[in-house]
Formats: sequence, structure tokens, C-alpha cells
Amino acid sequence: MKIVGILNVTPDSFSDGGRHDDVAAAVAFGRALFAEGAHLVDVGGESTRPGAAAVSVDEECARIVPVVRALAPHGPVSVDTRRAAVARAALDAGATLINDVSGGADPDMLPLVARAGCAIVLMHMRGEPDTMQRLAVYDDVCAEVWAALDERAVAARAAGIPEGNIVLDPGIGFAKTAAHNLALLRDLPRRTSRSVLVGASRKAFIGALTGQARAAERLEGSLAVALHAQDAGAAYVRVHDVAATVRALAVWTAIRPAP
Ligand code: HH2
Repeated sequence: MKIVGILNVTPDSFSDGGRHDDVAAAVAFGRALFAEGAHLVDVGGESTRPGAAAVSVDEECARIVPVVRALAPHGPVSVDTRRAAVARAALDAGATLINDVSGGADPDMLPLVARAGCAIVLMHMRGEPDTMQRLAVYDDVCAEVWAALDERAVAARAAGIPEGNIVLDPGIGFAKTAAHNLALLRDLPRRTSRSVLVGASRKAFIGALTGQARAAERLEGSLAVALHAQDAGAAYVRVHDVAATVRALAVWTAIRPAP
């Protein structure tokens, strides 16, 4: 399982907002994530936490492009964006993977990724970050989320993206209650014949289980999810705490080799 380290260059991300708002500090942090063992560093310029405000394309590019350009020579960089114009600028700056929490909703996104020949993460969410928690209503959350992801994968293939470049993500915390998140994680082993990314690091449902209000303190619960993702056969886990995840997985995989 590959470890994707999180580098948010935003003022308002739920856990690391405002920490890396100058380019040099962001690049140093990204290089440290590579040194700790991240296989990829995911650079994001728009917070998608519940209730987050939207940013303009220009602002998002201004936040991420200089960081991607300076970080890409040091290791593989993905960019966390829902906008094709931002993705294009990031690919030009050296990014090699697009992480799209909207599942390719921008009509230009899937054709762009097809032309670039890069991989894309298609994540499940409903609505927009500022409204999505109102849409967390499902009869059968696992069936509905994976049916929606299958539709996005069909659209991606129709746009010319080969199956090998498509990664699916159930979108833990995006238009989901804590119970939905747990159901999706429990169901994960049934879905990993495809390439799947799990992003649960420091999210609120972990705090609800452990009684921790502060996101930065949710390390142990985040590690528990990473170990579960490994056992479930996930291809990627997206985490804030790279060094701790690498160490936990080193012991876990020595005991239980990858499925
Ligand atoms: N979660 C977040 C952002 N991007 N991308 C994928 N593929 N999967 C996720 O679960 C996911 C994601 C939210 O976490 P974070 O980046 O830490 O916070 P914010 O959106 O507030 O910047």
C-alpha cells in the first residue's frame, strides 16, 4: 500500500490549515514527508472540510503551482483539486496524479487527464463542502457510494482514461455520518479488486470514537484506519502523519503480509 502524505497550502484546512502558507515552508514540509517515506505528496489549495468556503481558480493556482514546481523534482506529487484549469497548471508544473474529490465533475477534467496520460483519484461526495453534510442520507450507503463511483469510472474510461490510471475513493467524511464512514470502512475488503484510496486521517468520526475534539491529536485512531486499509487491500492511504504510519505499517505487514 502506498502512503500519500498530505500537504495543504490553505489557511483553513481542518487539521493543518495555515501551517504552510509560504512556499519555502510548504516545500520543506513536503520534502520532509518524502524523507519520512511518503510515496506521493498530495498538495491541496482548497479546503474541503465541511462548511469550507470556495476559492477562485487564480487563488488556488497561486497557492499550489509554486509549491508543486519546487517539490516535484524531489518525488511524485499529486494535486488535490476539483478544477481542470488548476489541474492543468499543476501538471505543467510537474504533478503526476490528479486527486479530484468531486469525482471528475468539471467537464474538462476527465479529457485533460486522458490527454496527459496521468492517473486520477475519483472520490465520492455529494453537493459542495459547505452543504454536503445535509446530504448524508442513504438507504444503503455502501451500495450507493460504490454504484456512484462505478458510474464515474465508466465516464473516465469513456473519456479515454485506462482502467490502470483510475483510483476510486469512497470519500470518508464527505456527505457521510460517522456511522456511514464506519460502514464504508468495514465494507472495504469487498471493493479492492479495483485500485482504492482511503482518506480518513484525523477526521471527525475518529474524534467522535476517541473523545478527541482536536484534529491534530487523532493519531492513534488514524493509524488504526491505515492498518485496516492495508488488511483490506487498499492501494493508497492518504495521511497527515507519514512517519508514524510508515512505522505502524512496517510492523503490521511483518506480521500480516499484504493480501
Ligand atoms: N480528504 C480530504 C481532502 N482530500 N482526497 C481524497 N482522495 N480522499 C479524502 O478522503 C480526502 C481528500 C480532507 O482532508 P484534508 O486535506 O486534511 O483537509 P481539508 O479538506 O480541510 O484541506
